[in-house]
Amino acid sequence: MYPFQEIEQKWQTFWRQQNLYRAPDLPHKKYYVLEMFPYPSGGDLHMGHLKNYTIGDVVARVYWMSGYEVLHPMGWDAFGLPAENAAIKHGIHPNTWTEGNIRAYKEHLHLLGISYDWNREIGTFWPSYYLCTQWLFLFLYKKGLAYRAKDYVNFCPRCKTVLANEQVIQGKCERCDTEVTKRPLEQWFFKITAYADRLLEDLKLLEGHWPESILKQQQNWIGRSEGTEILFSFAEDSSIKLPVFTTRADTLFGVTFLTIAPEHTILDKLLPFMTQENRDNVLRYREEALQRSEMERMAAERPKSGVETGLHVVHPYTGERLPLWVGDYVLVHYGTGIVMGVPAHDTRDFAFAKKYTLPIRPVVRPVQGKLPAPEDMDDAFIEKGIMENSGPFSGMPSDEGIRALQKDLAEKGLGGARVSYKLRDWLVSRQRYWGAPIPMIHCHHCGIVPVPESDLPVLLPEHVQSFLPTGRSPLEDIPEFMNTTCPACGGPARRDPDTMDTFVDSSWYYLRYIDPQNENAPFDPEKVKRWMPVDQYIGGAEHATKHLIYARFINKVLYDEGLVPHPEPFLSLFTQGLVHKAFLFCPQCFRPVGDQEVLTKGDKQIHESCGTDLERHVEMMSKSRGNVVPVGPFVKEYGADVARIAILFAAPPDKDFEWTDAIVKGAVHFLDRIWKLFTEIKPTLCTTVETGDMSGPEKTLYIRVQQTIQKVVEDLRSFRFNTAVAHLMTLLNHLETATDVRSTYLDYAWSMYVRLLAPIAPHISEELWERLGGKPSIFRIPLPEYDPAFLYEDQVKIPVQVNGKVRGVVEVPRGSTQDAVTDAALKVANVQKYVAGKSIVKIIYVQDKLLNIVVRT
Ligand code: ANZ
Ligand code: ZN
Repeated sequence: MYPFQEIEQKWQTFWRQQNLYRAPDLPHKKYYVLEMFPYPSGGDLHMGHLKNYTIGDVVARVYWMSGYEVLHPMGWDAFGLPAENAAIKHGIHPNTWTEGNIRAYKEHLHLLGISYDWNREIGTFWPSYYLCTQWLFLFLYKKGLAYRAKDYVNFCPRCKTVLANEQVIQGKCERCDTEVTKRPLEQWFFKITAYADRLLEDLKLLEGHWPESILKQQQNWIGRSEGTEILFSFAEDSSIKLPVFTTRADTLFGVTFLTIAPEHTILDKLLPFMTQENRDNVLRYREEALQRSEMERMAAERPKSGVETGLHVVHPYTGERLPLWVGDYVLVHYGTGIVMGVPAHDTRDFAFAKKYTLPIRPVVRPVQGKLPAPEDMDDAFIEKGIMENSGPFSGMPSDEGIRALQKDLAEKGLGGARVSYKLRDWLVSRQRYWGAPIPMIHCHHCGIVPVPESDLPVLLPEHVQSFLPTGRSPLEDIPEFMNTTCPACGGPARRDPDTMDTFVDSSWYYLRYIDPQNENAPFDPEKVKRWMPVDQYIGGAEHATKHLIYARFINKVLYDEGLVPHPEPFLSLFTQGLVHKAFLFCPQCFRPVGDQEVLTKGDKQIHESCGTDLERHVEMMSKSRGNVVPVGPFVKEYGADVARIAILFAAPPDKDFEWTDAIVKGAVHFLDRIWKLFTEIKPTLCTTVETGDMSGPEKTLYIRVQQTIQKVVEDLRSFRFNTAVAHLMTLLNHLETATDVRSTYLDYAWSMYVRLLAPIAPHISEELWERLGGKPSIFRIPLPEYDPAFLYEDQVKIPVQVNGKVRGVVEVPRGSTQDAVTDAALKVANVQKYVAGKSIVKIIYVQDKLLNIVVRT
């Protein structure tokens, strides 16, 4: 049995003492590998988490063993609601709770022997860190990229806080699942929309290096749409203009009404023109709409609702008066928040027109066909085609008509071509305690004044009366915090009581790792230029749109200032699959059931308390399902290397897999076999063997080793860790049966084997390396290179003739095809010489014996 306890401990201590994974400040040949930093929440660190760290660790070790200086850091994304909720629940300060969790996490990560440079640890809740987050806020403010605005914002009635769009999942609060509503509030925003085009454009730089699905999600999130803006004037007061955004300007002559979003500010200007009754209806409708989530408002299956304003707009070409409606299917933030209703050509408008008996006016016909008659239509004709009844534009194909209209509208000052994005500005203020205070001061005289950089950090006060969310920040109740003096006029002023969204903390953390102890600035740009961009980022696909867009945005802002060297922060992204585990579920009680509640009857498992047959479910490991395999106890029982091999061998790392006992047994068995064979043979270090006159089993072994080197190294460099393990298992089988082999060949084979195994199972490999007689650490020894002359089992030498004269010899695997041999032959310089400039008329091939190329000038 492999004595993992002492060995793992021995090497973990050694690595720590040697500071083995310390990254230099100014590297020459750098590789930056980063796993998304964890939230130190109370739960156990389990195999699902470990998968992420193991993948990163393999990559880091592979690059250490390829001659790179590797930066592989770890830290804590620790501000935010979970700490605060735990504080409320357990009556413990978020800081205490967080510190405790970090200690537990760190202890486990140490037990796992992951190759982190702990000198670079960071915590987003450390004053030294959030000082820099505040600096970043001020920086954006100075660039005009942070602004304050009153807006309808997403509000969770349960958490009593404002949420970013990204925290609203299908209309519900991502934390507590409550329906999100809208509220008007003064808030801080980051102007990410100013970067919409570049965030989209630069996705090209990531193609092939990021998962396609993530690129697609970002593209949709940014949601670029090319269309036309068209101004309609308000009939009762032509100084008021109502702009619409449409992708189908070719349908302009088919407009029969306009619809405006209920919370649109233009609507406030129109209210005085309405009758009392209409005004009351509109205001009531607005109230109702604000209670609904955007998702619900947009849902295709939902009947479109609206109210009449009794007001009209004027068609820019025909001068016709068109009724103005208010409808909640129009989103206030998209386009202009006003849409032109074209029932004949838009499904949604068609349903709306049918419901409220509005006219339907077809103006686009199919290329081969007639304009439909409105009374015959049972749905809109949404295809593009040829414009009809469209004044001077009649007869034009849709796309041509759109271009002509855009030009004409622009000339008349009535609109023109316009690009619209779905992306919104990033709302960053939160009315909660556990976050970085917003470094702004409100002064009666001077308005909003930034805190001078020299006064940073604005410290988060330790004690607040209550963490309970109320819709206003708990900091507002602390006079010692709130009351301050204005940096501009010296008069009494008040601090901004809000804290920053935690996604601000994580939008720049990859830069702080590069210079974590810098007391004068967030980082030294010189060091950042040497280390950035991150070469390999590893994390969960659930971060496709939030964190990964924010980080790209912040990196671009810093790039424009010359503070980072590359427009993208993460060159390559790998998203790991989930670890699932089976658990028993009671369909009667509708909850997962723990082992101690289960009664076994024959082959059936029954819920003891209710007598129901239990179902076997396989789902992602999570505390709530009770199906986690915690790292701590597992590593004590089996060791870190077993955990790693189990994770790596079970499936390709980007795929989900089910954690089972069989996987663990397989991993244990594999390491035991290695240990047993190695300690029997007691090989010693040997890096080359004489290959000249090899034959028989020695040659076979040598070739197997070359093949394994080639495959394993390639697999290790391309995230095929499961097949890398499989190849090592195959070679082990061979080693177990290789008997008629001189010891130098075994020494050689083991010397290669241990180096290939090292990134996968670092502890046992370091031990075997020492036992071979190598000088630790093995992670300063390069991965082996294969000998290309011995990649194939059985090679034959084939003479190559050109027009019957021997001009060279190729060595190829026995049984090679004519094409393969010809390819190899044409690479031989002397053969090339006789073929060059001539045309090949014929090739004669006698398998494994001879190749004759017949050429003619
Ligand atoms: C008139 C029209 C006629 C439209 C027609 C479509 C077909 P994408 O591709 O997503 O950009 N629209 C514009 N702003 C909107 C808003 N704030 N809320 C809801 N819908 C809005 O879609 C643009 C189209 O979505 C626009 O083109 C507009 O409807 C609608 F035969 O205008 B269209
Ligand atoms: Zn002032």
